Amino acid sequence: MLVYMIEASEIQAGGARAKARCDELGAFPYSDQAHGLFRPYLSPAHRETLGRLAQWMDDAGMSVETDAVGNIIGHYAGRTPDAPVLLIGSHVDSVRDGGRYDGMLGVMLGIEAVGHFHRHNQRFPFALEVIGFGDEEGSRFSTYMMGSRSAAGLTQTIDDSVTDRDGVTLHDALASWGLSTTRFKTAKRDNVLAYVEAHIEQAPHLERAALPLGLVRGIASQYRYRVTLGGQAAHAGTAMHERRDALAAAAEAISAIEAIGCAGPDDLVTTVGCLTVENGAPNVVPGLVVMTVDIRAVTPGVREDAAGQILKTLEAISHKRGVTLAVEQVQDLQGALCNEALNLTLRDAIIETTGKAPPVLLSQAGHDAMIMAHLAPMTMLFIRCEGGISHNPAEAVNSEDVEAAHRTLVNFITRVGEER
Ligand code: HGY
Ligand code: MN
Ligand code: MN
Repeated sequence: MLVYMIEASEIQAGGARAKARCDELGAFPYSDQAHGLFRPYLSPAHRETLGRLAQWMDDAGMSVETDAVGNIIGHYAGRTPDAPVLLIGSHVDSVRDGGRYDGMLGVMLGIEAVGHFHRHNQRFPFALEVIGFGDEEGSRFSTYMMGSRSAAGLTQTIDDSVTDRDGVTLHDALASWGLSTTRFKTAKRDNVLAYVEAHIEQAPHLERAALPLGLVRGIASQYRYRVTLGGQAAHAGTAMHERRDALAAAAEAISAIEAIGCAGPDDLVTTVGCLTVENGAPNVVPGLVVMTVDIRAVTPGVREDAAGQILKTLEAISHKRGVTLAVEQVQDLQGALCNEALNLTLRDAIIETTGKAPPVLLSQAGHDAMIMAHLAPMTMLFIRCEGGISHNPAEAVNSEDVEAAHRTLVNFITRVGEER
């Protein structure tokens, strides 16, 4: 009984520490933003963060390396040198003015789980590795999931001439870290037994169910487009009927895109997240607008149907208003289903921790797990987050939930070990 109590409190400390470390990494020098968090790929904040993570991985008994794309990997050997690897991962980058737990909490929980086994001198018939992917959000370049795509060997569509907001190419950013896209294929992992990712839910279902943890069944497919509307820049004194206003066309398009999302099945979501007015000024009728369109759905065919409807609507608006239209697809991300056998094991681990069967959830948010599913069986654990708010500095989790996630991950790994 005494042994159990020591164990429980020690695991509890691990959950609290995982959360506290995410908080520590939420500010300078681990953020490139003076207030709040922005940690883009290959930035000074990314480099500082990798230094701190390397210390924590080392303390948890792991050897540490950075791979050919800047992913950090902590390795905890199995019982034999050639043992397969159970990968525990998530991403270390953030969106602009993002939250502290999106991605990073999964990395921290991986470190805590390995630290737990290290302190107990426990080895498995597989190695444990914690991987912190460098680019998941695509918040610096129009790349996305480059870290996991490289690890899974899916690098074929990466164009290193893309630029960030300051005009720096991906090629030059990589070179400044001594990296290059020609080396990406060397980041492909082999001998991977399974991939597990713990992540905040980014939706309010767990909160509404008053439960700390959920089991993910699958992750939605995504399309992302860059849409350019070209009208005619003109003086603000131009008569209303003589204008070809690109921004007014965009406004009509945004409302229509929202309406298509609202009218579709429950699992369809449509978002215009960026809008740029070229040379915008109060006294100029907007001549050129660039906007993004993001379309997601879980059910096969739903995002394709929505994309078709949106394209038709854009063409109609362009025709009616006499503005040109260019649509470029910048992302096509296939959804993924979690592995059923791993999900059963994770479900049992959640029940062991919380005493309750977890809800089975679909994720509208994208995760590295959907890429890693191309490489190995994968499973995902969701952690309740306040109000379901994410991609926002107000993102919040409570310590008890993180502790439950920590205990679940330890239980899960132990069970996978017993099953082998
Ligand atoms: O866009 C996404 O779903 C993820 O947060 N990168
Ligand atoms: Mn995110
Ligand atoms: Mn994330």
